[in-house]
Amino acid sequence: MDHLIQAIFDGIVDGSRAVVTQKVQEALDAHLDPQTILNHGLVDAMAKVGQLFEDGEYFVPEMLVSARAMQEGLNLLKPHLLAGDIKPMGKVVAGTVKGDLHDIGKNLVCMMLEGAGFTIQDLGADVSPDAFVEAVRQGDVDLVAMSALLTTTMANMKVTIQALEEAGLRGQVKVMIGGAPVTEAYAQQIGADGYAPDASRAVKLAQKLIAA
Ligand code: B12
Repeated sequence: MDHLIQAIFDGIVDGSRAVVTQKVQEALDAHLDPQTILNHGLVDAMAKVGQLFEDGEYFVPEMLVSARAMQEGLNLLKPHLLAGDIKPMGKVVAGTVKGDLHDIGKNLVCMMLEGAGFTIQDLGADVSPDAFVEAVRQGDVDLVAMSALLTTTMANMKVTIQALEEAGLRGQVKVMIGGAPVTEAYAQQIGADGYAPDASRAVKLAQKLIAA
């Protein structure tokens, strides 16, 4: 692996924002592929952080500083991930479901969707079913994208879909879901229209759902 990618990876794991910003900039200046920087520098490093947490070597504060470092790196990469000339694709309302504060994956999905020409209304994290319903009611929404990273909060995806049904809005929008504990089977079980395991496949799924 390129030494710059390795330095970015280590910077995220160590939670060093300064290192991450400096090395991502250097990697961009060296014309490394932004997608490679993203996948092997940033995303792989967060997986490592999750592993360290699981092993009891990291605790919430360490996860948090790593997450901040990752976000800094993402901000720097963002303009490079957005394609040159993009045609308008449709509007997406996105959010991490109620009770869940993990927003990095959702932010990444939003960023890639934006790069593919979608208009994004990002409701943030800890988004209640009502807030999703209200956003769809405001109109013009093609797709609802929900993220959950906790086994305890993924049930709120189902609650949100039910809330859309009760509001009579479910038929107007497609719903796609994702996040580490989410699976295709779960998507089918709760009546979502689709699931994708990562941000680039989220883009393909969104395109497919909107074309359908
Ligand atoms: C960073 C982190 C945090 C940070 C979050 C900061 C932030 N702003 O997001 C902080 C420190 C706040 C945190 C807190 C907690 N966390 Co945490 N956290 C993580 C960690 C290490 C990384 C998550 C991440 O950002 N990954 C990087 C991104 C890029 O990946 P991603 O989120 O999976 O997203 C990708 C895909 O899933 C997909 N995707 C995501 N969303 C969507 C949406 C759609 C529509 C689609 C199509 C695709 C899609 O595309 C993304 C890009 O490729 C994970 C470990 C892990 N392996 O996931 C634990 C983890 C999720 N956390 C965990 C836990 C337990 C907690 C806490 C309960 C800890 C505690 N005791 O307080 C709290 C809960 C707080 C809350 N209420 O939400 C557990 C969850 C266990 C479980 N099965 O439920 C994990 C798995 C760690 C572990 N191995 O035990 N956490």
